[in-house]
Amino acid sequence: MLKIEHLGIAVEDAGQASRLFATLFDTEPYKEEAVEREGVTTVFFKIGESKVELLESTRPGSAIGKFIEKRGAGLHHVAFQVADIRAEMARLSEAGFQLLNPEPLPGADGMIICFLHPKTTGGLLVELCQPAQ
Ligand code: CMX
Repeated sequence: MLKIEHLGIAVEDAGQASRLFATLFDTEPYKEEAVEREGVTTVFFKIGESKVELLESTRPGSAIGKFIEKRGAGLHHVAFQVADIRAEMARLSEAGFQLLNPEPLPGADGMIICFLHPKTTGGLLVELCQPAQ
């Protein structure tokens, strides 16, 4: 694992949250992107070397929609950049962590990604990511 690549924050309204976080960080977001497969729209901020991703649900029953319904807005996942996502997925699966997707999937902001089930990671939704080639 190389570094924390971004923090994912579930929000009810991306426009409203964007303005709040823009004031908090004193910087404007650099990207907005929809991820149709996940039923989310995302907004990205860069703070130094770190990134924050805001996630708003765009359809009922999406992972973010269910999360907000159950727990309310707030920290949703922590994404770690890895050097070789397939090797890390194999290592972590072998070590007993549950992969939520058996193959890397295209994620937002030019990454390929894999999530680990929070039930197997002490309650934290972990994302592995690697820049897509
Ligand atoms: N962090 C910690 N725990 C979480 C969680 C999260 N983000 N989301 C769900 N959980 C917990 C729930 O609280 C619940 O716990 P209890 O059984 O103790 O109540 C348990 O996991 C099961 O939750 P659920 O509401 O029944 O939801 P599902 O099982 O349907 O799905 C999960 C949970 C994590 C498997 C699903 O959200 C998932 O596949 N996530 C990965 C994909 C994703 O999050 N996509 C959105 C981001 C996309 C992007 O970044 O582009």
